[in-house]
Amino acid sequence: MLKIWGRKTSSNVQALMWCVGELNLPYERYDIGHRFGGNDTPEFLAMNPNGTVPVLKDGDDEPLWETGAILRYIARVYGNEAFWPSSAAECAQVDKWTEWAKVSVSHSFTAPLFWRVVRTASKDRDQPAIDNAMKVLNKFLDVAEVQLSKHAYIAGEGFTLADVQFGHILYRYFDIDIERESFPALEQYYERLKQRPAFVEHVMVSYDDLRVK
Ligand SMILES: N[C@@H](CCC(=O)N[C@@H](CS)C(=O)NCC(=O)O)C(=O)O
Repeated sequence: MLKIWGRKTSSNVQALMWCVGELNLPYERYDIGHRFGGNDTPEFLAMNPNGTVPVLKDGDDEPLWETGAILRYIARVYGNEAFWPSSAAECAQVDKWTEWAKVSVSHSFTAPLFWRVVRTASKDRDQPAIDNAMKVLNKFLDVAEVQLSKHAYIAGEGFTLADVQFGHILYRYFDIDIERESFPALEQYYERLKQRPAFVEHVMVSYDDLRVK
């Protein structure tokens, strides 16, 4: 049984829960972080000295933190060949997109855009900073658009861990109050993700709790 610490409004927790849902793994999740607190207790800090969520414990193994590491662990142990290939060369191709989705796409979206639009009072909205952040993000979405106009999924023809790392920000990207460029292949891809029950359950989660008015 997997034990997962982290509130369901955390984008990193969402990526992890979506992955767990896709692989149909049994789990218990505890609400920790943001309005729930609990991530500054000695017990929590003993599991993750950073005080961040998510944290995963699989059986009696040492706790794991860092979403990317957790996702790769789950993919390696519980994913099938298509989701996380066993050949190092094939796996590296999926991992390339997985890493890109985290360090390029998600890092260009969450703090620079999502926080500035949702987690900032509208009177404090810094529109020039938002516009600049959008330009940075769009360069990466251009890359995604080319890839998704040739392939059904971000790392190729099959659904992989890279889709979890990339797709988990798309609900917020398409939902928040910003002007979006047209990315037809990305929009179709998002429509396909919305057909996946685990995406709906774990990613399409209200972020009203996070909103600063
Ligand atoms: N690099 C870490 C970042 C983790 C992180 O910053 N998590 C956020 C939520 S997405 C957090 O713990 N925020 C504090 C809180 O929820 O109280 C990872 O990828 O897991």
